Amino acid sequence: MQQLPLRLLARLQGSCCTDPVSYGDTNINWTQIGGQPDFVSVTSAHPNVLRMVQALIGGPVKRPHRNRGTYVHFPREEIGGLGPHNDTMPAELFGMVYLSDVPPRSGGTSIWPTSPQRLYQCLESEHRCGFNPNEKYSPEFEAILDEVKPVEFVGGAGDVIFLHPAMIHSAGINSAVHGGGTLRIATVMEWQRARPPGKRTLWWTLNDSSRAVSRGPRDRLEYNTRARPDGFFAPAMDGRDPADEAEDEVQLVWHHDAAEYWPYEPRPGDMWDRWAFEQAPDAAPDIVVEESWWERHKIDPPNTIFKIKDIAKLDDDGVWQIIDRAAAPAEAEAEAQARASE
Ligand SMILES: O=C(O)CCC(=O)C(=O)O
Repeated sequence: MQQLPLRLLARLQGSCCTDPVSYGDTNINWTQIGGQPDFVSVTSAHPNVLRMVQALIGGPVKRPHRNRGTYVHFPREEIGGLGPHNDTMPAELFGMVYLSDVPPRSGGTSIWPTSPQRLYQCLESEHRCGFNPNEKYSPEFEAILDEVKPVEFVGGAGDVIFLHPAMIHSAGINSAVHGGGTLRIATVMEWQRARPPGKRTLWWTLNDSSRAVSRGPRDRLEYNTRARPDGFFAPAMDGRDPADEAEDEVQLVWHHDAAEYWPYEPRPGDMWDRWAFEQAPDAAPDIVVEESWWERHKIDPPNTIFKIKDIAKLDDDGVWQIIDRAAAPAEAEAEAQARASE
């Protein structure tokens, strides 16, 4: 944690100590910095951090190329409620590192302990194969909110929390009245194990809420709008002709490092089956450095909004199959160009 980011962050923090209630009423997510190699090296790809990742999920671990940057939360006089949710990215572990000291009631990330254990039973696969909730998911989510008291991650700059991907969490409440009166600055990070060679499917989102299987907690309509891990979009549920969707928009959440699925497989019965809980974290980390997902798939973030016809082709069954740009780049490029010139 040094060099440019922290110098800048120190300036930001300095300014916040003068008048804790006048910083504005919005948070600032500086996602671009999450792609700066120097920043990644001192956060999600720091050797000590990767060592812990390996101690938890086992190696070899993929070295992240980016994280979500800095999430800066301002102290407020008027505080709203928490926003509990699950992230749906194909991460195998996620977490936060604080870049500022975060005393109580100062915006510390809040988590709902035991939620991964309870929600795991309501998911058809591990997050690495995508977010596949079954019909028990939403009621269980609501029950957890009723029954479990959230706890705040309170800590100093440099402290890290590692979370199971099914952990319900929320940005914390940064109270200008009851907290430390400082900016809460955190970096949200994701990790995946290194992948065997083979098909890599990207975590595309189709901007079509009619595909949602059901309304999720807080009315989120996203379940079926993500690409399926084996490389296709679930068919629309309103009987439309799939060919009419050719011009519809798809996009990538580009500020995540965990953007590629593992091929679909049902989850193991025991949620810790694939975890290591290695008792000897001093073992040298086994880190695999591979090209970034955007290089592999020839994407140029943040330009990540496409038409469905540019990234997928309609198969004979009327299902949009995602073109595997990583496996057959020349063929995929030719196809994409042919489509673009139509
Ligand atoms: O900023 C935080 O504390 C939480 C961020 C969060 O909930 C998220 O990125 O999903």
